[in-house]
Amino acid sequence: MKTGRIGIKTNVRELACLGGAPLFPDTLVLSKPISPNRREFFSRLRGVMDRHWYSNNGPLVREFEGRMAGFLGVRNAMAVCNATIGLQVVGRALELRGEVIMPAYTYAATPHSMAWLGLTPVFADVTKDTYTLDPEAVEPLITSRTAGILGVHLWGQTCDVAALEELGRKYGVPVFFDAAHAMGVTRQGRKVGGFGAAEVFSLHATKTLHAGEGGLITTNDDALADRIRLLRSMGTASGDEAGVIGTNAKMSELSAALGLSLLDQFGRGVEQNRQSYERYRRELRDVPGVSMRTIAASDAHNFHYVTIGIGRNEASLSRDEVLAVLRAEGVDARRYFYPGCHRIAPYAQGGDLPAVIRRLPVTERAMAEALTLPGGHGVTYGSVRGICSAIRLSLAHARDVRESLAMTGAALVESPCVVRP
Ligand code: T4K
Repeated sequence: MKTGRIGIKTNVRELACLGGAPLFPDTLVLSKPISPNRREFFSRLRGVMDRHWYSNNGPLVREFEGRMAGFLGVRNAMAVCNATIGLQVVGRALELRGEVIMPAYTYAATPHSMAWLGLTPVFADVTKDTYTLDPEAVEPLITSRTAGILGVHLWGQTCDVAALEELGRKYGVPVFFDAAHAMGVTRQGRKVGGFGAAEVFSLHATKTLHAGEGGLITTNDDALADRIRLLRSMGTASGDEAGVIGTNAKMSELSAALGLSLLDQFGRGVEQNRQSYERYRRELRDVPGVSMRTIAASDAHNFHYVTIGIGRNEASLSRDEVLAVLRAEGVDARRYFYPGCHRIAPYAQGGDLPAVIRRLPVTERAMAEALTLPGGHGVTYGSVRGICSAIRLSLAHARDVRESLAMTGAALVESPCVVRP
């Protein structure tokens, strides 16, 4: 891990929200995209230009899919343009109609992808240990309208796959997974990619393995894989007339060049993530009211997202106040995925929101406490120490901090501090 020249704050007056100089005058982004080895990447790009073949199941996409299937230990890996569209393609391939049970503690892409298909998201609570779909909360929501169960391996923490698959078998509904955060993660020794009917990874620029924009659908079901390949490519098998209503979810050769180059260095990226994750854990271990999940040593993880909890009843400042402190320091921390999908307009309107809120106590608590900090290779040893010193100091001097945030706090929380290039 690189060492940075970021200061540590030791006196409350040094906090930027109290007039001190910010730790990151140029802003520390949440997930700085990892760049490929230029020689390898440019050589692949030259190949694309020499072949004059940029899309439509080109050789780099095929190579990427073959290598990903091997890496994940699955029979079929299908590259797509992003995970949101990937989830839609899977929903279509499974011929879902009706309701899909899923967590509300997830990125809007999860429910949006299903709602875009005319399906109705039904939100179930998550477990407090893992923040993933709680099978006991799912079962009472299963009715004759239920078309599928969509688990999310949130922050790379795997769902209780066996219990969800058992529910799927018991009620005859397909179970599939949003694995956007779970590249390279294992559950009890088995890699994510082969669980449920299908799994969908995101290869967005902010992920450790990325293709700029991209996604990957995996399944061990060959017949389902054939349908997915057909649907992602306009419903045409051979360039002739479209046999079914498909879409264009294809990955380009340029994205595959990036994906292949970054796959070569994935292990190194994960090691950098792990180092910053562990550094955060050590720095925040004894801070009252702050919690951070311990990742089971028995499983592989990508350590990509660093999400902490600022205890509603245990910490001297609220999560939003800590966020405002960090934003003033130039840290683009996020309250992912506030306020919860059940509370965003498309899903809050028209239903019985108070009843939904009552059945999601763990999700509601997470929405008040979760704070995602910058992680991954873009975060130096020094920046982790600087961020943690600001968190520690602000919680230790809550009264001064609260007073200073009275005028500016809300504005700091409402707007991310990244200036787009
Ligand atoms: N399911 C789940 C559970 C997901 O979390 C996601 C996506 C999906 C499904 C759908 O996957 P995709 O269809 O996207 O493949 C970002 C990502 O765009 C999104 O992929 C990701 N989850 C989500 C958690 O994060 P935003 O709107 O928060 O990104 P943005 O633009 O605010 O950037 C985040 C931080 O990264 C900022 O500090 C700026 C920095 N950044 C970003 C980009 C794109 C850079 O420094 N460079 C960059 O190129 O959604």
